Amino acid sequence: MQGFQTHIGNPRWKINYLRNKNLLRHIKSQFKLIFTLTVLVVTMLGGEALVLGQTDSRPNIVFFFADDQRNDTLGCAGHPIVKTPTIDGLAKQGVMFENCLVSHSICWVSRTTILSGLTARSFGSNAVADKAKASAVETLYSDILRKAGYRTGYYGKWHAKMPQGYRPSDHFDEFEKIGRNPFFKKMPDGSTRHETEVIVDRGIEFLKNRPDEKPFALNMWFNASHAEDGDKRPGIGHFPWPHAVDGMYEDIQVPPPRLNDPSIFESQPDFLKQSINRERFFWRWDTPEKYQTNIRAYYRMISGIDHAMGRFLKALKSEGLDQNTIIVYSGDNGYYLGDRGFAGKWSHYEQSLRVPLIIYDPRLPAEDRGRIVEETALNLDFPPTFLEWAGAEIPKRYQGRSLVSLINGNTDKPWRSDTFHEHLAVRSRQPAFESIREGRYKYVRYFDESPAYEFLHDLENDPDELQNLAGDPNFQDELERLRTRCRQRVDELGGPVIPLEKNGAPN
Ligand SMILES: [Ca+2]
Repeated sequence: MQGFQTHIGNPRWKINYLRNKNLLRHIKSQFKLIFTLTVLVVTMLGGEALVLGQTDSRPNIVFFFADDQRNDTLGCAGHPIVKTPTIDGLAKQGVMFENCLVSHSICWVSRTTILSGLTARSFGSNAVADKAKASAVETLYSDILRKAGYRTGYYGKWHAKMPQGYRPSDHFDEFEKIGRNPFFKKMPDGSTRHETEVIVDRGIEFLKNRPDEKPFALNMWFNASHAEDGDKRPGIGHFPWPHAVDGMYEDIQVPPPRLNDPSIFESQPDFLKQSINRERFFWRWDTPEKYQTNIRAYYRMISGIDHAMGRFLKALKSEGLDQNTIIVYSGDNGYYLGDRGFAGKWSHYEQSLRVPLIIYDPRLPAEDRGRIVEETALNLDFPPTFLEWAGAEIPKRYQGRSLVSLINGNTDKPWRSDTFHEHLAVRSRQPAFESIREGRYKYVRYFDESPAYEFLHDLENDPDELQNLAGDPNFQDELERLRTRCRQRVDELGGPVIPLEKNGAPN
């Protein structure tokens, strides 16, 4: 009524003004209500998110990844000289896989395989099999972890051959490529610091700057113990080690490689005798003096990683994170330390394919610690393992299997009975091969040779692979069976790669 009376005694402009004023007041009050409700809801949700974060019991994942380190150059693997007390401690309190192999033994392919969950044949194209197609690397395992609520970090060697314009930093919350050449980085105070130390420094900063509410997945991918290819000076030139391990092994005479008999090299087909494995033998191992100086330096690089890892684990503990952080240690490919007259990786023999794999999960009960796992693991298995730990869905395209059941000691499910291996990079210096490896037999087909050159090794009776049974009439049934199996795996993983002489593509 009051409003009506007001209307009577006031001119129209004033009535309109008052109407508008009332409307404005009404809008304001409605807005205030909406705003208050929004604040309330946001506060509630915020509070809920915080509670969720605090109670998120999913483990943190730390992945230490060495470069060019074969499986046996660790104290816990029985090496008589190399000292790796930190890694040995992780193996003692965790599990060590004694048969971990890579599907393709070269830096960039092994890395792309872990990032994408796919073999080279699957992530690459037929023309350039070692470079990823865009569709294969659109979503890396780190992207899936991120979507699942993990904070992700990456520091170190990248080297994955990605499509043009690819930005690795888009796939991690924190990313810094830290390469070699030089291994020693100049610090602001003018001193130098080895890349191994710098990578761990960044890892520790990542820990300290983490938001409390999220679990994290942190990658520290070292350049050690890769040689500095551009510097052939034996020792600190070719295998530069961090200052922290100066002087280690200096008084030790390292025994020559076990497979050192010249007849082993002589028994190789010409294309392996002339391969990059032989070329680089002369860079590193061809004289006793060079061998001693280089191998001591190489061992120091490994001990340098171990030392830096110790520093990280201490920081993890002081941040109160050691009881819920899984530590993984592995390498990107095997390595010839003069064995068979070879250097480097790239070929089908065990020295080339075998890598360390140690996993420490603090949640494991005491009775499950210190185990050695015999089942064959692959680098392809790493991304599904990380995703299972995080409770994230494992993409159907992934070609490996999660190792979690093996780590936890649940071996009731049947494991794989064979693994597929291949080499499709640097083909002008190392002919391509494809291979099936079982518990007993390894079949290899170097298909860039014309005709294709085959190997058949009996790993049970000839673990050093000194005999080639491919031409032995007593093994023709096995040969035929494994040829069929290899073809089947080739077809499943993306089909045959055209032999080099036919596609004519230099690589
Ligand atoms: Ca490597």
